[in-house]
Amino acid sequence: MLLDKEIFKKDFKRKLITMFSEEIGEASSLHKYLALGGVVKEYMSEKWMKTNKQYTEGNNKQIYYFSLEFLIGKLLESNLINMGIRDICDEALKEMNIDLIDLENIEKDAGLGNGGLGRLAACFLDSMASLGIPGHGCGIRYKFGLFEQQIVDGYQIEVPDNWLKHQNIWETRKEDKAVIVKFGGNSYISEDNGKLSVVHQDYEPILAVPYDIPIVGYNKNNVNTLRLWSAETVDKDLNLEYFNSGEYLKAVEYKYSVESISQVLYPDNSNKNGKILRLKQQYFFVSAGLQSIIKRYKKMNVSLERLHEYIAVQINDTHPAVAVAELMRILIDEEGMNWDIAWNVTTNTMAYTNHTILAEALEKWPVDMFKKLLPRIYMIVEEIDRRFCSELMSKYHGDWNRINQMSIIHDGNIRMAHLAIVGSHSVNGVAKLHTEILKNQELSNFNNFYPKKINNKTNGITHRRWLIKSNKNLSGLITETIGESWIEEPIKLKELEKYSKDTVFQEKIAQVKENNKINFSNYIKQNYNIDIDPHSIFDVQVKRLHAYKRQILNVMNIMDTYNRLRENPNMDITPRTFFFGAKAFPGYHFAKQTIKLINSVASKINNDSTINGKLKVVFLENYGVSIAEKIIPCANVSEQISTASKEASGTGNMKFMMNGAITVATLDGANVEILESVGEDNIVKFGLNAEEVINYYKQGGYISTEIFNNDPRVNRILTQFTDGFLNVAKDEFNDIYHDLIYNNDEYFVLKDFDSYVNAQNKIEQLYRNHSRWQEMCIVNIANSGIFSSDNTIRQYADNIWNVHGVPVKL
Ligand code: 26W
Repeated sequence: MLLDKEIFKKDFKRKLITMFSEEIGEASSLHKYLALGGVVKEYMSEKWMKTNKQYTEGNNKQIYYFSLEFLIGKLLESNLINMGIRDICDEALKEMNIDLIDLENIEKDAGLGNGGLGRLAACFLDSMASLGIPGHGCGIRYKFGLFEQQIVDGYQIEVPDNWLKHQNIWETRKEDKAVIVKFGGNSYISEDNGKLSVVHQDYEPILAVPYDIPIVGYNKNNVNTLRLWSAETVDKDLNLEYFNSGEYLKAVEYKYSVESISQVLYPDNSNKNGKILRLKQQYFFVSAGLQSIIKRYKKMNVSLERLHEYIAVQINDTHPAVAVAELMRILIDEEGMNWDIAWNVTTNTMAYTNHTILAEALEKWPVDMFKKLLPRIYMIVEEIDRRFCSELMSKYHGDWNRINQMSIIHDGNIRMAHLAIVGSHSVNGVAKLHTEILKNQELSNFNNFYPKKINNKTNGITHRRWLIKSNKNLSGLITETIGESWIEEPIKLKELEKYSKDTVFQEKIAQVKENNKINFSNYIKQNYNIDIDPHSIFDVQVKRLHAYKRQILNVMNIMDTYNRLRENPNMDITPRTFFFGAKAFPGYHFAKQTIKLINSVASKINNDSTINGKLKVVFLENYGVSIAEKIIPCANVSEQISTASKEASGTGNMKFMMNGAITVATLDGANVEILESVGEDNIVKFGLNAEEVINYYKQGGYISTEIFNNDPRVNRILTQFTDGFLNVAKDEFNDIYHDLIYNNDEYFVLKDFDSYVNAQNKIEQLYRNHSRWQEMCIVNIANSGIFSSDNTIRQYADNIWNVHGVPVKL
């Protein structure tokens, strides 16, 4: 977009006046930020309108990404970049004595997700818009995102994440597009003159109101939509009778109970009410989303029997899997379609992405609960299951065992993954290894029954946010070296490889990293009053806290190094700073203990002056998208150390690689593909591979106490965890100890310890060879282009959605 500086200044000043009746001199930073956002939104509005118009008039196929999570982070800067107006706005604001970065910092992160799955959804939105693909998001407008993490005395404390505290400048409430979602009541088939119809009565109607957020494509006129649904009452906000009798709380009780549906991301589902609420959330946004899709579709005047030619729905994990039954309901009950045609349309519209093989995350809903909350949907699920099982019976005859393993309803539960698989034409894993494990282990029965359904789509990350926006020094250097075509075609980063041995370029790469580290150290000093040596190796593990991700393995290596340093303070090692960032699920005790462990180790080591500042451990509070954007460009070492077979893909691994960090990796998830692309010499791998891990699970043969008894390093560290050495109560880390020793170390931490320590020593050796290290970094950056989510989205578009880009004309 071409923007005239003087026009922008005028627009900005006018916006300040219309929004707040203020001139620049009197406006607070918050008001300036809101006004700037308002102007930027205005600039994109025409494109947004034209995009919708052209998509509709062109009868173009629309993609809807259904997800309970969208971890988008901040939008102001990325919108400015994608619109191509950041530099001009920056200049203009400077001339008015306003610092753009100050304003960008005011924005709150939209943290509507837990981790990789939610961030992937956000990267995909950016890529769809930037490729001109008509692809939109559908989710929930949680009033509170994932909790804000505070660390108090080393423990995680959760406080509400009030991200909507200031006005959300990006969203537009579309009350006229609200729909009703029905819960509870009872449902039956009635017959009238030989004609069957479905009755659903005595239900509770909930109003779903959409809030639309524009998603701007990079250097494109396409502006797609992220539609987030909010739950409201249907005209029952206040009970006047209660109010007039002075019972004020009771008067609004109903309103709050309804609004709780879109109140918070992942309410605690360890109790029954929490579970019901979560199922309500899932049906709520799925039903609202599908209803609005069908409404729009019907304006096109094309038969609903061809819906799948014009609409694709991608189900992000099992959370929106109820979409299969809801689309059937709409087509049959509301549109009068017969079952077989509706089933053909539904299965060809839906596609499902699996993000995990961890049993705990494969959702199941108790039949009783499901039936009570969604009586009509339950009838449909039962019928889908009945028909599916009869197909299974005709193929596998008396093989009851197999049929039991595959049915949708089993043992009083509805297996949502099975519903998603049966109801979709495509089921994809998120990295090659993960997909192979799905095909050959977890879903082998389904792979046998539907030989072509399961396919791989390796995850990706948007290089616009994770390189251009977050690492301006590096992207500037890249453009200076190979030109700017890599921005549109990230695969062209490959051209950097020819400079990998060029010592002048190596030095420039080293300097970029050094500068990033210095800036970050200053930021940490200013904001947290922590001193960091910017010349130390920055070794970073940032991701959700989970036992399989093995933050504990990292801690054990740190403790081992510390123990060696205590014995020999003159030991010749390069100073290293270990950074951790992680949130633990509120109900996940082990994960929370691990945070306390990291902080206890940090406090022990950071306060020990005898080790001459050679080791430092920093826990980054409240890790999320914005902190990731700060730390990743500084990392020298990327910790991707999950138990092989457990990490479906990982996407942090790709972000670090793209920013020139060297990966310490198990052969897990997409690490395997990173290794393939950079070659064995440019990554440091260690540990058991997936096959070995799976064999141990199947056949046994691993006894963690053997290692505990025979490796004095392990013995010493685990003893230090529990003997008061870390200045905490002796039983503080009992559960961790218990898991590793008495529960036989489910995630092979002790088993991989020796190999991991060797890998870390290798890193130390490699880092000492300055030129060799820089060469490795360059090779990593140069080969990261295939991990751009543009590449991933092209594969979804070609192989699953059958959709092409639609360039929008102004
Ligand atoms: C059912 C409760 C629940 C909900 C969400 C359990 C677990 C989750 C996770 C937060 C799901 C998740 O983020 N999975 C991650 O998805 C990424 C994108 O595909 C992968 O790269 C990660 O390997 C996978 O752990």
